[in-house]
Amino acid sequence: MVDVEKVCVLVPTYNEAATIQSVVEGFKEQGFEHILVMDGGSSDDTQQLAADAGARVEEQSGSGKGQAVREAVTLISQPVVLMADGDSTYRADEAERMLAPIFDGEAEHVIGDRFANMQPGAMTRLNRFGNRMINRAFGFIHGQRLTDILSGYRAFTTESFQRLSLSAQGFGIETEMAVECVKHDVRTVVVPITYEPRPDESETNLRPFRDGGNIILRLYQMAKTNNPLFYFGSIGVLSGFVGVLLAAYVGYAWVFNGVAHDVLALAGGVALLFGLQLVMFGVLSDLIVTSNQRQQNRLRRISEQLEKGEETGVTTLNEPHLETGERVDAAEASEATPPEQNQ
Ligand SMILES: Nc1nc2c(ncn2[C@@H]2O[C@H](COP(=O)(O)OP(=O)(O)OP(=O)(O)O)[C@@H](O)[C@H]2O)c(=O)[nH]1
Ligand SMILES: [Mg+2]
Repeated sequence: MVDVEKVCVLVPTYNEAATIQSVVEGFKEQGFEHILVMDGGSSDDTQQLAADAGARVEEQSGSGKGQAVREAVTLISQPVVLMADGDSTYRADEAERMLAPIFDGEAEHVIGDRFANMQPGAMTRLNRFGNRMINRAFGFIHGQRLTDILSGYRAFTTESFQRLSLSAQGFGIETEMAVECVKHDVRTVVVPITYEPRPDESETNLRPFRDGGNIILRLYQMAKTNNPLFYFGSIGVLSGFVGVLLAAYVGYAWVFNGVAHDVLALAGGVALLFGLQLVMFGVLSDLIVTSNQRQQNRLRRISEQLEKGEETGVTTLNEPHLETGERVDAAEASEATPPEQNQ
């Protein structure tokens, strides 16, 4: 059962005077009392209208949606955050659906899938195409299908948010959150939601080509620590491909025309070797990252179990034994240990 007292609704806004009042009132009607509007210094009446509707209003110290979200979470004292846009494209009556997996203990991060019930006119064809490409690229690079990683309707625990290392200033924040959730093993679920069109009188802050380009670049940059085989390997394969093309041309010219292209042959050889080296480097980095992640997740699980043990007085380390792979029950292990050694 969702406990609204434990939830803060976070609404980042920039010039959303046309809609912010109805957004805040919508969440109030659903019983939410803690509503934080994090404004980016709107030049219209957004701040005043949000405050009049009963929200706490803060102005971010930097700029961009990403910076606003990161700063806002530091100001929130509730353990759960429900994040929505201020443009009335998400429905407050679907808040319960977003929060249920967190309160049921099923997830720490919830993404609302806008494609599940996209209303006509809610997303331009270009944005829909861009979103699909980005979701595919995310699945391919980061190995998890999250359906709609750029969705602005999200619910998460503040504890899990703090585990993520986020640095995006603008619209890259959703991408970063999705990648970091995979990286830090944050239990994430996707729930279907409705996506409404922006009312005619409100204006988008999104610039599809610039913001889309930044998001794709960020996805690629984040592959460095999440999927280094792709990060280095993709450039390696490209370089190797150029090398093979050059070698084929040089070979053809020599065999059929009797012309030797020394410089091109050298360049082709270098490109091929460089490509091969990058792929090898990617394979090695992948090994290191995988084993490092496994250890980190293991350490986190152990520390969670120890923390739980401190609360309940029973410590059970349900971890596979390093060498044998057998699970060790720490309660049993400490019983078997003579008391004088157990201090
Ligand atoms: N605080 C803050 N909020 C911002 C900033 N830029 C955008 N936002 C808010 O972030 C939310 C999402 O931005 P939108 O412009 O709706 O982006 P979008 O949903 O991807 O694009 P649309 O399809 O046009 O709605 C909205 O509530 C904006 O007001 C910013 O610089 N600072
Ligand atoms: Mg929007």
